[in-house]
Amino acid sequence: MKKQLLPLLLLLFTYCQEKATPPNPVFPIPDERQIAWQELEFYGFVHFNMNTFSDREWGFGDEKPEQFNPTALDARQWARIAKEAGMKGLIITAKHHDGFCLWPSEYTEHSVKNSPWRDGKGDLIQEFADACREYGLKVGIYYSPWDRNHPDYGKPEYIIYMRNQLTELLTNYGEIFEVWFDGANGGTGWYGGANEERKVDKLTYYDWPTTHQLVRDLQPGAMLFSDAGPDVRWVGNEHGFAYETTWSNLMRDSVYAGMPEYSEKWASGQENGTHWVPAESDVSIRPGWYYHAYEDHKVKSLPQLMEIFYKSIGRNSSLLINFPVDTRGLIHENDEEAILKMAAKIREDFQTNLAQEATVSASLDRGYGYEAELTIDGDYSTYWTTPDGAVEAQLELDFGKEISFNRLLLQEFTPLGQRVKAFSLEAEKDGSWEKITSGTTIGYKRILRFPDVSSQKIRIRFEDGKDIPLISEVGVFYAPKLLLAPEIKREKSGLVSLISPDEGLEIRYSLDGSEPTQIYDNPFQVEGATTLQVLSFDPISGQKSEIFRKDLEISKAKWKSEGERAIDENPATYFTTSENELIVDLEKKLSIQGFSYLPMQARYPSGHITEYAFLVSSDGKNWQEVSRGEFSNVVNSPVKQFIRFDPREAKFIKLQALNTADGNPATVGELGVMTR
Ligand code: FUL
Repeated sequence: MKKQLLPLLLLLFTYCQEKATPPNPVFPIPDERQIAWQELEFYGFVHFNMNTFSDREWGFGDEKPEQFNPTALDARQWARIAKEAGMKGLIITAKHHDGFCLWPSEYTEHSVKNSPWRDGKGDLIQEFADACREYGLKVGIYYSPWDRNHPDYGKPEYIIYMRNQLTELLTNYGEIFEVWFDGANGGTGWYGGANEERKVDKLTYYDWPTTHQLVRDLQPGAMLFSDAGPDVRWVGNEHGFAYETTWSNLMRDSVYAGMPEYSEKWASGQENGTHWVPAESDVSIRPGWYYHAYEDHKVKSLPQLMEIFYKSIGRNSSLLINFPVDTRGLIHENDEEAILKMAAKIREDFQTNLAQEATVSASLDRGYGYEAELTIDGDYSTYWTTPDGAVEAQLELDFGKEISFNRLLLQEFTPLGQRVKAFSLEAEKDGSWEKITSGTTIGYKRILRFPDVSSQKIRIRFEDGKDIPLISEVGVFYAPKLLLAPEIKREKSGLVSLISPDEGLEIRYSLDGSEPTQIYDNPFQVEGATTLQVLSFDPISGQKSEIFRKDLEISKAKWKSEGERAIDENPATYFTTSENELIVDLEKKLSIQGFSYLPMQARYPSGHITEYAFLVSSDGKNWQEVSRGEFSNVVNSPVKQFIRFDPREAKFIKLQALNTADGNPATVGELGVMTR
């Protein structure tokens, strides 16, 4: 009888026990829509509009609706990819700076209704919203306040136009989760044929409070984005990186969209910020926001995308990755491959939360309902905290046996405000505590990366804060190494460096075509032409990356030319020719069998050579032409071009541009020769 009663009594006791007094909020705190939004973490941008067809980043406003003509548009393809990538929503450029509207707006002729697409009967916002909802994604709208097409831009009438259009967008397409107001605005434009510069006072012209109220009335759940919020703020750069210290608090009243000093002064938030305006990191998967075929080879690599993930979501910010949808109306295959690789790697890195198998204890807790165990229950709404005044405290996790890990994830319970200012991670080694790493702010989510650690016990010390720490979740993970081949960099001097794709990997190489076995520790010199083979090796798992092979040409150390930037081995620099030719003194006579031409790689290309002649000389005076031809697809695909010919002796080489793609003076990113 007794035996049966005991568990029941215990249960009753637990049930009747009163939760300790809840902690006081630390202001500012998020409102309900911000709390719901922060859980989305990851969503996508779609830049698809007139610029896709004019091959521009910012259209002037004089484009014709007839230019908008996707051949195979499929918004369901976008939604499928976003969903598979783990995104929770998509935001589309309903109207960009050039003013063209993706929906048949009643208030302008400059829209899809006058385009050949779907015979002028299409409504892309509708197709987009339907596709998103089919895939369970939230729907967001980007609307550019700046309009280089509209005749009234700059006058009070335009604000009425803008509000009429917002009313259409926010009434006809169901629930909208975010309305994105771009800070870029005011400048030259077509403006209905005026062709002039129109400056506006960014602080007052748009009368933002009234426009915001309109959005609130029509879409109470929508987050309002701009540099200054009011609900979510720009992270201050387009690299997708938040800051080591990132507050969700912002001195909101000191900030307005498009202010010049925003990025340096305000973008990271302020400890004593007056309003809750968390950061959103926006970045394109390619250099441009819009599709340009010439960027097909510049889709961000997996290491780059993971860096973005850890520096945005891992630093108290949401992440908005952009797809520049192509002229077919589809996300390009290269972009799909890249985002899905990223999604797979995120899943791999966070597959098993080792903390959930640990015993967790705290140096002190607030009492019933706020115990340490709540940090590993997988429930964000419950949290551990300490008695009032106890800002410094620590959590200890005992894994029961020695384990390896390299990631620490922490989440503050932000509905009661962001607090933590300093914390550190320690691991127990031979009976004493060793510091592994430390951080400043946490916020909704903070992830620290560090080299592999093996230990049975860890301690997370909360060292400083605006008030007592409220910790919802703790995660400890072992992220497998990014087992990709190292990146190869060569300097003009011939010095070669190998860059590891991840921490803790061993890099191996060979210079004679054999299996790479030599361990890389320092940059090494390569003078002659040779084949470099490299791989990465994970000493813990014993696994190797694939071997990457690169043919290194003779070093350019002693080469001379007035176009130094075309022979500096730096692909990011380029030389602009004055006479459409580039002469290089190779310093000694070489037997060459070809040359390579890397078109300039800058964001806005100019002077790509489409037809060339290549000449050699032994004295720099008498030239002999050895090759002539075209670089066929160099505009759309500005990758390195290789031209081979029968061996020739040369001390001087000359690349002549017989034609350039845009008629501008020829540019050269890098010129090389092949001696093998
Ligand atoms: C910027 C715009 O000017 C770009 O074209 C792009 O839309 C980006 C997301 O925001 O301010």
